[in-house]
Amino acid sequence: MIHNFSLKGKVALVTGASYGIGFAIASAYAEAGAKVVFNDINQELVDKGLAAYQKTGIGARGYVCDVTDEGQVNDMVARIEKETGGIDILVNNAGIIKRIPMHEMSAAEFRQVIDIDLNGPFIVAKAVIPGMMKKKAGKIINICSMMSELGRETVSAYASAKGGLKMLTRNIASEYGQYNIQCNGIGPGYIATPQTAPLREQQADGSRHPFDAFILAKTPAARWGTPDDLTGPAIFLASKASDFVNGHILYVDGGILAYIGKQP
Ligand code: NAP
Ligand code: GCO
Repeated sequence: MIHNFSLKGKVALVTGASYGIGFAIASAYAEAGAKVVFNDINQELVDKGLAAYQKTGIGARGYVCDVTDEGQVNDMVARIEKETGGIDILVNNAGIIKRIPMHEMSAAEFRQVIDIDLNGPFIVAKAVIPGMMKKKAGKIINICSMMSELGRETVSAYASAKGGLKMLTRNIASEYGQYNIQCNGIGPGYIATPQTAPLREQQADGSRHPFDAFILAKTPAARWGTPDDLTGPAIFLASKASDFVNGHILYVDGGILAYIGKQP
């Protein structure tokens, strides 16, 4: 049974994986036997990522590619298929967040978040699916969020994008399951990465950020998650072990979605 979790010989593309959650997932995929390729938004980040993978003994390939640019994405996928082989596993990880009260957010700022966090996964999945259809096999994993289910102040664009990404995940599962392509989501809870650093900054008086204390009260595990907490679920959803799991959003949140929150 355990060999069903192996990714030996598979080609895995993880977007935005120079650091953070993408880097952790790609590193775990390499440990599980996959050939890892990744992209990021500029050469500096790709080089930073390559050095970090190298440091852990992982021979990843990196590409400069903006996931919102269809031409760049199609070129990247063609290069990967030529240089490494057909893509067996896609993780749509690249994403941004803008924390702005909705009534103060410009339409351009809203559009930018939707473009990267929702249009990007569509563009990359669309480029990869034909190769998976030919192989009659593929795994697509979209990195969703607590905000695929819940709202909060200042994240209207991000929640809209991640809610849409949940339904894009279900639709890809519905449309391509017949080709033995499984599309699922991972919904991380609050994870300690650069993206959430502003929510954890120590205050001038040395106290914890109020949001930090809030998340600890909302999480039964009473801690922030780490990118490593996501790697086991990511391997499961990329492996043979999940061949009959399709259209599922796997929340890896320490129990946030199950919990009303600790009484103050
Ligand atoms: P992160 O630290 O901000 O890393 C995101 C990566 O995506 C960065 O390398 C970023 O490059 C890259 N990226 C941004 N726009 C891109 C574009 N247009 N094309 C290609 N790459 C692009 O974020 P993270 O915390 O690791 O989160 C990764 C994913 O998990 C995101 O989708 C996020 O929404 C999701 N998520 C995070 C949490 C959390 O608590 N951290 C929880 C739930 C879901 P730059 O450095 O240039 O921005
Ligand atoms: C925020 C956080 C969250 C996390 C994550 C939770 O401002 O609320 O950034 O959105 O990034 O998406 O699952």
